[in-house]
Amino acid sequence: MITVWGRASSVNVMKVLWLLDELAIPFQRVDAGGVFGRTRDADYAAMNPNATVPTLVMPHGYTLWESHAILRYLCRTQPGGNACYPEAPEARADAERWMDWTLASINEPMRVIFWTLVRTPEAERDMPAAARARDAAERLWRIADAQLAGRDFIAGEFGLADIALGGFLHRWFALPIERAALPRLEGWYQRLLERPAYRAHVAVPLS
Ligand SMILES: N[C@@H](CCC(=O)N[C@@H](CS)C(=O)NCC(=O)O)C(=O)O
Repeated sequence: MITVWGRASSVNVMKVLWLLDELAIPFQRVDAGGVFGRTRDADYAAMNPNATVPTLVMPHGYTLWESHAILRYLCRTQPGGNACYPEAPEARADAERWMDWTLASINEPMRVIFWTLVRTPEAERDMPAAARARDAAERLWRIADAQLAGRDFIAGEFGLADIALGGFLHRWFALPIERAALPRLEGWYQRLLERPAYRAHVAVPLS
């Protein structure tokens, strides 16, 4: 059976669990990272020298880290995966651009807001840094909101770009912060919430 190493509260682990569930692929998950530790043990380091989660282990022993590499690999190898990762060059590039944008642009400001407000004791919070990150994230979410004009999902059809961004989108709407009214972004979030696998693995209480 496919094994996913990583705590369920990790936004990067969530992406992998969501895709596997979306494709109805059986898997097991093993807690690692955060309070669970394990990622600095020698056996884990042999699979993933970054001491991060997720790490994917296939039944034939192949191991892979980097959440988006895992998403692409699963789509290429698992039944039904093409539906989430189209082969036509432009459609694929559209999906990949938003996947790269997730890691290169929205990841960092969302990480700062989330860690400040959810994982840092109140007395130790750097609220000015969180406010700057909120402003930066909102500027980026406006770009996503504009992209959603005339589209149900961020790259047109539902797929990996939505799965890459969906965890950050949930956090944006679930965090106790001010948010500009961005109706297309909200509509996209509501459409993702209609998907059982998103509700099961991603749109969960923040922790
Ligand atoms: N770019 C990597 C980032 C992996 C990463 O930083 N994961 C975080 C959790 S979201 C992590 O492992 N943090 C340390 C820990 O949980 O112990 C990916 O997309 O997989």
